[in-house]
Amino acid sequence: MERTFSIIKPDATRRNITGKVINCLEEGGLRVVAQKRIHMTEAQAQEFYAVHKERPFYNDLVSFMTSGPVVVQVLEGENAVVRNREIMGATNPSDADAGTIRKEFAESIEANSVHGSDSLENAEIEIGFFFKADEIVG
Ligand code: IDP
Ligand code: MG
Repeated sequence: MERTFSIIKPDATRRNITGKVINCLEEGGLRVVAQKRIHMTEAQAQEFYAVHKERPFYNDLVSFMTSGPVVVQVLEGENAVVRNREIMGATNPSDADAGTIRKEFAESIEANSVHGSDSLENAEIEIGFFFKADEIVG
């Protein structure tokens, strides 16, 4: 059993499709074990995406991620990190496989509906960024 960190991004909360996104994750074999709807501050978004701060899209990404509410969540399942990335699909929706969240729902390479940790190590860091241990209930 593994845990990973997931965000339903502002493009998805704006279109009221959080349930559809969560359904894809659950149907894909993952279980939501922690969840909250928050409006990220600019400082939180800057820190969360600090790894991308030299990239040309960093400032736009921070603006996008603070443009509306998001749903932060912890997902649990077998190979949860890799499984979540499979269910999400490629970063750019035009490269994403049919049936993936990003193919079905993403608006653009930036407004691509979901975030998912890219490694077990980052999953632990990202979970700790938003959740206390007693907020995670398996
Ligand atoms: P990932 O979300 O698939 O792991 P990353 O490369 O880690 O992709 O990028 C983080 C986020 O930054 C993406 O999900 C997307 O919202 C945004 N992003 C990535 N590449 C671009 C780009 O070329 N233009 C605009 N936004 C981008
Ligand atoms: Mg990433």
